[in-house]
Amino acid sequence: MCMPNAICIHEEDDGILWKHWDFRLDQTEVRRARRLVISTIATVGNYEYACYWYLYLDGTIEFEIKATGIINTAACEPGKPGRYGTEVAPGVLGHIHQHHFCARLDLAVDGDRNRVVECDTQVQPLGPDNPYGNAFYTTQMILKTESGRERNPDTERYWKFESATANNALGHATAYKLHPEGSVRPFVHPESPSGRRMPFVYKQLWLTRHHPQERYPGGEFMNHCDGSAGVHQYVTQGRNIDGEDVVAWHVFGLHHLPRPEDFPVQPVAKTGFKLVPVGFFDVNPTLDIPPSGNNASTSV
Ligand SMILES: [Cu+2]
Repeated sequence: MCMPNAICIHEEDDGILWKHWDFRLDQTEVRRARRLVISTIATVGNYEYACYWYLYLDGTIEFEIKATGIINTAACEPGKPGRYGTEVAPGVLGHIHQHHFCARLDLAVDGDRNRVVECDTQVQPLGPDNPYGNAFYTTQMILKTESGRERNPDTERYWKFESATANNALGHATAYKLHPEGSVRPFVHPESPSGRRMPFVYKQLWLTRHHPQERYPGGEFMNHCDGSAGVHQYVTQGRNIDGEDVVAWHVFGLHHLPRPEDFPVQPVAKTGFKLVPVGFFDVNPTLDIPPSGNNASTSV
């Protein structure tokens, strides 16, 4: 049965939240994690996209997409799928492809006035300041105007979304960070018909100042567009985003090389991102979680 416009909300156990065994006292403290799950599933033709928001006790916010359903297939000569597909059953090939997603995040980190900082980890060269070769540090750059930014695995780049008005107990701006772990390199050529229609997929983070009519990364009518509208065009306005109502557009995806195990119905393939508090709280915010017992456990 298909239920239109349905949203599911439930809470579930998520394993260990934190734990420590003190070897001097031989005492253990452990707390279990729970998360609130808000989900909905969109069926798009042959495919399902199950969208999950997870709200964790430690303040982490996660978004996860589970791709499932029936993969796109074509007939082939048995044993000869060619280089652009995988034979998933005799005479049936699944096309090599990618899924690109963009989350429009209308940020409000401790208020509407936010600031975006790009953070890169740098290695200190071997020498007097790094005699053992194990010193590294992060550099921070405030992104003051609208732009598209790229991930950088070489520096473990992440982006910090700060409040422009609130500080934590250490005197630093309260913030959340995004590490683009679910991003993939797009392999569709930018000048191809598909590439021209989705220029936003070639950057992993777009930053704009909030405007209520700028809602879709590929423009209002993506399926019939010429590629001129969308977030890549919004940023050409060059608006200031330092201390403004910032919208972050995060692009992530799935690199899908079909397997025999994806046929005839595909187990979920997952991707997504996390927004993690970084100095948003003054201390671990889960210290007041009570311990829980398990009646089935024989350990006291
Ligand atoms: Cu796929």
